[in-house]
Amino acid sequence: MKRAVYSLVTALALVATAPLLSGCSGVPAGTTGDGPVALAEGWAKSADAGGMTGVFGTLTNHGPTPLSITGIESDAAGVAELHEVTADGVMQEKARGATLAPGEPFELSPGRDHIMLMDLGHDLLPGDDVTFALRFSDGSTQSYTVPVKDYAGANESYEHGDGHGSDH
Ligand SMILES: [Cu+2]
Repeated sequence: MKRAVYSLVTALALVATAPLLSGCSGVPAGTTGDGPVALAEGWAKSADAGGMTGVFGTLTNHGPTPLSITGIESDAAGVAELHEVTADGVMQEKARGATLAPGEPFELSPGRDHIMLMDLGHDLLPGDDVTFALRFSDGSTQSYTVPVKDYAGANESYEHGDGHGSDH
């Protein structure tokens, strides 16, 4: 299931590990990152080295044109993907990606869409920061640093969904 799609996007994620170019645009007030897409109240769930975790918050595109997320990368993770949780509780790579319409909040939250950091290179402990970058459809890349928090809410599992994941 989804294997072909997964492999393609994994390949894209690997391609996306090229060195980052930092944006040159101004940073809107209250923005995490260095370009037009703000991440408000971003955080990552604490997790052990070798495991995986979710990154959450609210993305808002303050630019004039829609931007799609075309890749995610993080020095902390071997692989980073945009995930969704299906109606029956299965976590998987987000089938249609994400398009950020100007001014429209895009929520990343436990049990719903999230950024998944996999194959973590080290423990992410409460109080740590974790940095990742989003690559957008216009070719730009924006980096974000979010705090790591302990979180035991919702009942969703962040073990990788191979058809057995559930948030119920
Ligand atoms: Cu996930």
